[in-house]
Amino acid sequence: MKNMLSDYESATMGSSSHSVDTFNPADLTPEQQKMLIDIRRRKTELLLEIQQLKDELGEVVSEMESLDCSDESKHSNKAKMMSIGRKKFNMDPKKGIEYLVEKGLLQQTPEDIAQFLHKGEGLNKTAIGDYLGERNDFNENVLRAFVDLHDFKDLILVQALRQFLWSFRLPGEAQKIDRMMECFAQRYCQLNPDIFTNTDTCYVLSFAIIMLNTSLHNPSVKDKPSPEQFISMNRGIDNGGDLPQELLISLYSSIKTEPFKIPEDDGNDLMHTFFNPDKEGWLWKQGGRYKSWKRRWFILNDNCLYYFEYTTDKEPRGIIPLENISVREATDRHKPHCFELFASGGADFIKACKTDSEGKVVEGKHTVYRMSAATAEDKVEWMTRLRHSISHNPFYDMLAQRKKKAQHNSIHSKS
Ligand code: 4IP
Repeated sequence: MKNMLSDYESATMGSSSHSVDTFNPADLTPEQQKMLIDIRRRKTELLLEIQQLKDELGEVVSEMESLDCSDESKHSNKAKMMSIGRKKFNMDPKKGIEYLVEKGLLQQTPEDIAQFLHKGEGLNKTAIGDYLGERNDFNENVLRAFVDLHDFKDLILVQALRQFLWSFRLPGEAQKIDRMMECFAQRYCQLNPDIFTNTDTCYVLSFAIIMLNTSLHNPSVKDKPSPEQFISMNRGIDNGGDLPQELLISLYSSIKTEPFKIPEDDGNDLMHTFFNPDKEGWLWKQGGRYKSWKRRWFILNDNCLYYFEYTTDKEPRGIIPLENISVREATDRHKPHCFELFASGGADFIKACKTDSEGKVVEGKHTVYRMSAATAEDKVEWMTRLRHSISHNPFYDMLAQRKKKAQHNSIHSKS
């Protein structure tokens, strides 16, 4: 930071012989011009960092709001409804917006909703991306208004992309990405009319940059492209002509020195699968070696049974892959409505992993998992859903991946 400031000072001192009114970048020496570009780049980086800090602060504030929510007397109704609206939005963006409009906290206009999403306080960026990607006239207008709230003027394309891709998480669907990037390119070209001959060039180059980011920074990509390769990859994209080499080189070096910061999917991989679980709910679970009963939040999905200590936990306490497992009724002296998962392939233990008291991922030690449901109906429902999940197994690959992840975690935490 200190260096940056002194660079900035010397650069501004260097230009002090020009009065502000008559300042003309063409009067600068090549070194001074380079310095100026550098200062501008640093400025946008700092602005982006400030925005990122603001976002993080916003999330903390909203978490605090939601913690205080139970203390009815402390908060005004409005703040409470806002917090509820945000939570609803994160679960189901459309319902969240409907709720906020109904409570008079948002106007049903693309501009007002776009402001709300752009401010983004306490909003999940995946949910923002989903809402903006919806294909209907209203959401598309919100998308345009949202993109218009970004100021890309005088930014090199990478910096504009950094700002844009930080404000929401791109959804996975190709058509949605296409619409969003199209809007981005239009806005960038509107604010910087002299850089590209048409928006398609900007669009194509934006993807080339995103791909470059992956190639340079994803450890699984072995052959890292050189600046020359990046230049040749982009041959002819400017209406058949080539873009200036200096432009491509500055984009390349920006990505090389600083990868894109893309919002974490608050959900991470696992969370995705939890949006549409086969079944979820509280069950009592008996311990493996020590037969104590613990109340845990269970989620059944993708042929796996996950359990959590709290409904809001991001990481499960335990994962039981439903392979070589059967379900049966059980009776217990201490708990009603019991059923058990037991190993059906002749194995002594059920393959499962869990987080131990020190936070390490370890193998489970259960020969059976005995659970107790709240009611007889709930027990039947759980047993039926579990059996259904066991009998068909369309997500085998995902399961294998998750196992690898668990293995990785375990090795990691041991080292
Ligand atoms: C524990 O008993 C808890 O019941 C654990 O459940 C259980 O782990 C342990 O089984 C059991 O010993 P205490 O808390 O009385 O020590 P949870 O992790 O849900 O808190 P499981 O495997 O059921 O998660 P063992 O087999 O790890 O000892």
